[in-house]
Amino acid sequence: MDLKEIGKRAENEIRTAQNQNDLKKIVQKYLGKTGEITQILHSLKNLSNDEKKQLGQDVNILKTELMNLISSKEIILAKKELEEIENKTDIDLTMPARQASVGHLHPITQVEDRIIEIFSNLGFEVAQGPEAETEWYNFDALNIPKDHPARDLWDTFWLKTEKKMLLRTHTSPVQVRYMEKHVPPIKIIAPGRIFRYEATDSSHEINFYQLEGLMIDRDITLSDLKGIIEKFFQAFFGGETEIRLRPSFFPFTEPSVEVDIKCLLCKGKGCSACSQRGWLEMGGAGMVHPEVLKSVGLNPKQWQGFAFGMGLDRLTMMKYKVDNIRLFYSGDLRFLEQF
Ligand code: FA5
Repeated sequence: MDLKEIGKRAENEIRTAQNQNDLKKIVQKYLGKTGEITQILHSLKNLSNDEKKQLGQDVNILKTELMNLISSKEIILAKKELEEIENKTDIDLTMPARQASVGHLHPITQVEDRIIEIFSNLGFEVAQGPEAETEWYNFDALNIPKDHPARDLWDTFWLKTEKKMLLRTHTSPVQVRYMEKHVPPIKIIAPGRIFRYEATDSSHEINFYQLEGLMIDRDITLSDLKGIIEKFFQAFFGGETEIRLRPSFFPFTEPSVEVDIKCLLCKGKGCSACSQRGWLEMGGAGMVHPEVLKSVGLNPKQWQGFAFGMGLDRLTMMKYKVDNIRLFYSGDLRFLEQF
């Protein structure tokens, strides 16, 4: 079969094609599965090596030429079709299209990403745990037995499952899950969504985000906790940010503290954002309780560490001076588009 003759014929047909359908048929006829050119390629196997090489090259050159011709013809035909439609209707096809609206990351996600970046620079890895959690990980393994009053503080939504399960009330279960599977030294943060059964107001939601931190090694003390937290807040809010630790109670840390930052709005003088206190509570923290270490098989005489849990929503509120947590979940674009 004469390749040149096929080429000429195909070229001619492409040039005289009247519409896209004609073009499709030409592609099928020459380049489709059983097309003339494809068949030539199949027949190469019966030729000598030299013939195969030469003919193979010629076929490929012809294929490329035809494909280029087809593309140019497609553009010419499309223009022609548009002109025809334009002549037939009174729609202005040159009018610019309506702008597609492009979304962006939610402010809490933006803050989460920034926090991960800061802690990564301090050598922390990111760990995750499930939002639907077992009673064991959310409470018992964290030294909160069944009748402990602390369970009331963390009331939640129970799931109708065979094994007693709930929507986790904090990110602290990730501490236990991680320590079960990894040997110290451990340095992790665990950001995530959590749930609580409680009344909402401008700083409380039933669904919000926390950031857990955990560091376990042989000689960790409360001053390591203070140093890391201070470094974090200064990177997040700016170099001047002051923090303070206040004594507190959590069943899974001993001693326990609340972490406050000096109010960024009034610089400690007292204003409505900090309820005139000059300081704002950002999260809980402390040295991991020996019972928690024991529950994951670690010897508290050999290993110590600190843990902290901060509210991501509250951090975002402070960063962007938002005075109502519920705005984050309202889906109101007038609010979200400001970030
Ligand atoms: C806890 O959840 C502990 N798991 C924190 C912790 C971790 C202590 C590790 C010690 C060691 P708490 O319930 O106080 O603690 O919540 C921690 C932070 O979450 C609060 O300081 C606050 O910033 C945020 N938070 C608590 N409740 C809400 C709520 N309803 N809405 C928004 N943020 C909340």
